[in-house]
Amino acid sequence: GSPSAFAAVDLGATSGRVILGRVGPDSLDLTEAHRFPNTPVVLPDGLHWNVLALFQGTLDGLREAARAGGVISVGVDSWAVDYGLLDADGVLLGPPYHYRDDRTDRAAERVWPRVGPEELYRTTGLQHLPFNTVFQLAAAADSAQLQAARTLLLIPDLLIHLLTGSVGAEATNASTTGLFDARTGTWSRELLDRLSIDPALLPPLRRPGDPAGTLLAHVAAATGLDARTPVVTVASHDTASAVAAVPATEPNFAYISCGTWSLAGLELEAPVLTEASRAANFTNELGVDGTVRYLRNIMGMWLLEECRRTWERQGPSADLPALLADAARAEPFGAVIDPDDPEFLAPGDMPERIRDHCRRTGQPVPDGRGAVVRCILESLALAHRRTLRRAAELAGRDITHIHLVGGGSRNELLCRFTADATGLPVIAGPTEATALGNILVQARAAGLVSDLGAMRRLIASTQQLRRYTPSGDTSAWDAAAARLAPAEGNV
Ligand code: LFR
Repeated sequence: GSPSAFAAVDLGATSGRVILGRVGPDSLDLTEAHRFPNTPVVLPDGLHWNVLALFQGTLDGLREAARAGGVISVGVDSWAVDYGLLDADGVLLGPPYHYRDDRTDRAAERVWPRVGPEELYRTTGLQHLPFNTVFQLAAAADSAQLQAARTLLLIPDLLIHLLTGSVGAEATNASTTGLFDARTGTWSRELLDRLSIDPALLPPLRRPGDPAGTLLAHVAAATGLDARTPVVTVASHDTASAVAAVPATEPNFAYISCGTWSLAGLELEAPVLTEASRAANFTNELGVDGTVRYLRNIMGMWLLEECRRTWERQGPSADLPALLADAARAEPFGAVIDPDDPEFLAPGDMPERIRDHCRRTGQPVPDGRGAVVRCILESLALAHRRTLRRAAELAGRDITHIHLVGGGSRNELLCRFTADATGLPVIAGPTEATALGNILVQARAAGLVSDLGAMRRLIASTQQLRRYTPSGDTSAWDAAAARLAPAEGNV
């Protein structure tokens, strides 16, 4: 018969999209049904996601998907850690906070006296990021909103709730909260008790492949989809979906899921919960089929995206291909930065923060946009290199090649720099890894694909990939790496 269609709702930090995937025995075609901006909003109490606009964009996208026809099911993924709260009537208590809001600046100090960072890591295996859900809840502990809340829904689970009325917590995303036990794969009752978080706030867990309800009548009417259309639980943390879609056909691969964030690491069978791993701030987040995503967050294309937003505010629009061409012509290794410096986390004037960082570290200040972009891309390549080398060490694994997936895989300069800096071949693509992971978990639930290996082989044989062979001489990169805090073992 004709290939079956699955609708992936994929919400990213800068845009949301609904992508239709048609899956056959040897075919896999994607079409973008709808793309809509995701524009955070500042309210008096801080920075928020406009979740109602995201829901509306989702409905618009599903309507386009319905028009194309043959939709078997729907899956939803998004970024991690953020949540919406429902009151006792099941009504949404205001717009979710954005993880880049500064309310969490000092929130860890409220958690650590009760559960110290070492113990937190031994249980959750989660990297320390100031915005992990556990710290957001600590920041909100005295708020009237949290006191009125009866149910916490992570963003994809919230969207599913608005589509179906069902309530659940998808496990790969739950693993990013800081309230989830990496060893047992369940909510940590002990942590909840010690942090005085009502366990009833957290819904029962769902795993990728589980059913998540059917469309509410008014959603069916608004989209033209059949009201019996199932919503299927996918790996709802976008990074988990992207890693599921890494087109690996050989062992010993590393991956970099490169979008607003660069998530660089390895796929493991078991978490690494050692003190050395905590000190290096590696995370053990859950992947599909009980795999562990052993990785680190690197600030990623956010640096470039935020520069472009600043430049757009300042004048004529900063077209990406032109910026990248300028960067390619710019002087190599003028200045290198640590992209993970917390000063880069918040929205705001990014070029100025980068110049400031260079001034403070006694380096030449990048002169012009091309130089700033070159500095960002070289610095990201160096961060990719030290992260993957450290991951291999800590997990006791060899890496023979790197799969770079996501929007960043279209950035030839970044792919080439990453290959040259690491001395490893980079296989770039697919760009829409997250949507592909979302779609293939649905296809598997429908019985069309057998397992993770088969999903990856199907992607490898159907999607456009590009191979970057390293130059073979890493000496310039070694020298640049040594300039970055050599004392911290940054090479
Ligand atoms: C990537 C991502 C990362 C997570 C960050 C914040 O989109 O999901 O994995 O650390 O966003 O939620």
